[in-house]
Amino acid sequence: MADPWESTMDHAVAIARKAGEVVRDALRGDRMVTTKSSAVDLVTQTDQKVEQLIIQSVKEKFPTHRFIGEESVAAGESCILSDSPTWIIDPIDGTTNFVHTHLTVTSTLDLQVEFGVVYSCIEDKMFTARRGRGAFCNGEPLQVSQQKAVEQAIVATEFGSDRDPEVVDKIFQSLRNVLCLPVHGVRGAGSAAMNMCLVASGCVEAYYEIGVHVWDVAAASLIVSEAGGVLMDVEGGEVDLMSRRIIAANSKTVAERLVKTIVAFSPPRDDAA
Ligand code: LIP
Repeated sequence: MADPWESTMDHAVAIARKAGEVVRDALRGDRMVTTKSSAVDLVTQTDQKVEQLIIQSVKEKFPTHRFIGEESVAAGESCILSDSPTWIIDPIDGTTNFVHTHLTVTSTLDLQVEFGVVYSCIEDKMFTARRGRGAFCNGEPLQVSQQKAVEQAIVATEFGSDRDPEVVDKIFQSLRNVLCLPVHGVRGAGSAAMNMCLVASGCVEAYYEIGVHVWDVAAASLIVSEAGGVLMDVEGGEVDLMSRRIIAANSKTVAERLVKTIVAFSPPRDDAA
């Protein structure tokens, strides 16, 4: 049977590569930085330029498709999923890394539930997944780690950009609890999508964060589940991508241990009116 999404996904991979070129070029010059929700929630002209490049290119080919893009939402567009094919875009995931010329920066494109693309442009790693057809990095199949003992796991997480002391205290309580399980180590790539691709690649056993956005995790969620991993809310049960809370793990066993360990809280939802 003809595959209706194959050419769409090929297009997504091609634009992700183009986005990567723009990001790599920008790393050689000045990055004009401004802030969004807090003094440490950074955005650059490159984030905006790459998002426009992706949206224009998709619109030309698929005029009826809709978009949820990080920078368009920051500029006031809605963040609501409908029944129409919707692209969820993070032009630069790891903007703080980008501003500081740190190694990990990705562009993420997700056509809701059909495919996900995460391009780590500095390492030239193209992570892709199609629903029901597996996850890949540069064409090689991905498989999560088989280590189910959390005491022998590496767990990835991030501190996010909320500097409210009460929120920071909860993040540190969770971090303390995770370290004291104990785990072998805690890591953070500075990009939610890349942390999740590390889970999918079997390099770390789990990633959790409260405070992420749908565009940070949508594409990588499919990559994790197609690599055999599990997605869970930080209080257990199904993950809700608009809730800004996520555990991505190699197994239900590891995810459930994290549920018991993380101090849960609920930031305002992405789709809140
Ligand atoms: C960032 C994430 C990072 C997370 C931040 C933020 P951005 O995305 O990738 O891991 O801790 O809360 O969402 O702003 O670079 O696209």
